[in-house]
Amino acid sequence: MAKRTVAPDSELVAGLTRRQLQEIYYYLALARAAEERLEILFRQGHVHGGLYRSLGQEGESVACAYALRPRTDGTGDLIAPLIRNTGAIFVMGGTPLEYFRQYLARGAGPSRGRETNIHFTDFARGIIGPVSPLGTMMEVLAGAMLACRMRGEDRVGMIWCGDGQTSTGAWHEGINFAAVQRCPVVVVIEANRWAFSTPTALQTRAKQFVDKAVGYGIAGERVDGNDVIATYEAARRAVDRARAGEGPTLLEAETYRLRGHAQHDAQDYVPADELEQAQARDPVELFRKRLLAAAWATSAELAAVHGRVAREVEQAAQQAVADPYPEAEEACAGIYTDVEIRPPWTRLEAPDPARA
Ligand SMILES: Cc1ncc(C[n+]2csc(CCOP(=O)(O)OP(=O)(O)O)c2C)c(N)n1
Ligand SMILES: [Mg+2]
Repeated sequence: MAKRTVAPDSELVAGLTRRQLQEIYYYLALARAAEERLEILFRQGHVHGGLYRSLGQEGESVACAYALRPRTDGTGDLIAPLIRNTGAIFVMGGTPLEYFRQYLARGAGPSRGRETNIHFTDFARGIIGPVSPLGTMMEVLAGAMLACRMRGEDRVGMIWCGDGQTSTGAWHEGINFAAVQRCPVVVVIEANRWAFSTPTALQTRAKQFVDKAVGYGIAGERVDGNDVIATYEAARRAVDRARAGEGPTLLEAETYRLRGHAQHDAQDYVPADELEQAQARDPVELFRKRLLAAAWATSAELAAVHGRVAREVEQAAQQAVADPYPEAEEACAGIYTDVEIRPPWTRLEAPDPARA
């Protein structure tokens, strides 16, 4: 029998079409290529602040976000990404140009040069930028999703939290609040075995992070975060539960941080054999092999994806480098709000003690 190179739609997996499977691959390749290009820009002195790679974690970031409904008009699902979620930002509609401008602190960047890396917010595309103290975004997203529900909006929020972040008081308060209020939230724990130089064994006595779901009274799933299809399926179930009003899910994605915490960290605390083993589980490479083996894509199609990614990344990088920094006067604009607030003020009346 002749070797078949194109699988019909009926043979596809996890409810995904051929086009969607290849689109997932595009986002994986885009995240990796954008960060690789950024690393060069970093060495050339163009990047302001730190550079945090998601190398080895692109799979869980892209696969989870792909289970959401991205929109560009502020009506879609929301994400609270962290430093290892370049891929998720692209899935939600962030572009390589915005990404480079942001890292290069350019005036036309999403935060207009006021903040760096992924610290930017884009409400239209449902991206809530992080504040730096870890754990606090769990509270922010819980509150945002409670607000969405109170307004009757059909929206789901997804947050990525490192294993280290789960040890903070703010994270506990946030996830507990989300659980009690049944907020439509998916909490992805990126269990990448390290929090800077602190190994998981010094982070928690729990055997696995998913066990914590029981304590919060919410659904929990644990998945191989480097298996793109399995992660997408688990994220999809979690998103469906949230949309159906069943509250949060704690989704533990087992993965590995193939680089140091940031560019300045040579990760010399990591045992060499651990790194070697993890490299053999590169999520992008695993997914590429699976696409080809299952005939969900041909090598020509994947080569075309890489060609497109290389063009987009190079064009965006060059454009961002050529772009100007913000004007100095801009530093004073937009500090509080761009919305003009005029009287009469509306204020909730304090209860009358005489009537209590
Ligand atoms: C409350 C708090 N403590 C410390 C830091 C500094 N810090 C930033 S990222 C990081 C490591 C976080 O590790 P983890 O949550 O496992 O995420 P990963 O880097 O592995 O993705 C630390 C210690 C911080 N931002 N906030
Ligand atoms: Mg970690």
